[in-house]
Amino acid sequence: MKTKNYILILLIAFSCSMCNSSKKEEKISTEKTSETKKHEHETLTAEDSLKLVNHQIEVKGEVEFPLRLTVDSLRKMKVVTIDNFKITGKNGEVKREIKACKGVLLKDILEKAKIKQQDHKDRNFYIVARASDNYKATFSWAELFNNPTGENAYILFEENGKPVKNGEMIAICQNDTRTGPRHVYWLKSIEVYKVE
Ligand SMILES: Nc1nc2c(c(=O)[nH]1)N[C@H]1C(S)=C(S)[C@@H](COP(=O)(O)O)O[C@H]1N2
Ligand SMILES: [Mo]
Repeated sequence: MKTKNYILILLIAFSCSMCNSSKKEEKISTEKTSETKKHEHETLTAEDSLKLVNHQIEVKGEVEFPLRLTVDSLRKMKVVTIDNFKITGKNGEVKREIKACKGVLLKDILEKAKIKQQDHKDRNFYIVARASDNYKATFSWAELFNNPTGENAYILFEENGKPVKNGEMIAICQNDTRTGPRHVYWLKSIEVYKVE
């Protein structure tokens, strides 16, 4: 009789644990679908999209000289023209191609703000380009200051002779395999953080 009870309890416990694991799987699969949904771009009204536009970007964090930059202040820096810039999505598809855009190297902006470095071994910083919808892209000190990416990461303000769309300034990284992810429109700030 005792062993029978024991087996019964074991069976109940087993079926309960099966229940739980299938629930867990269910949860993961719903999370996945909501993630895919979130990735799709909702269509914003003209009014809502205007709210996301910034007239200046803030350069802040671990810098000696925090800056507020406008398109005008970028124009006074060393302006570079980038031809045939392709924005590619997560599957490599070309979302948009810009014939000619104008911008400034992100590196030049950071050199102006001057990252607070103690000595030559103090190189563990990361730089976040953040938009007003809180979309963001991250760069590392090494890729900007000790790698060809430094000559390929820009803050754009003009495309085909006109102001850029979706905000006034856009961060891009021309040598990324897929350029979509680090193409940050509605740019709001460039933030420098130190790895502690
Ligand atoms: N501010 C902001 N920038 C963003 C995004 C975003 O949601 N917000 N989406 C990114 C993604 S996932 C891609 S592929 C490219 C191109 O997106 P688009 O199709 O919205 O032009 O922009 C990137 N920049
Ligand atoms: Mo994307």
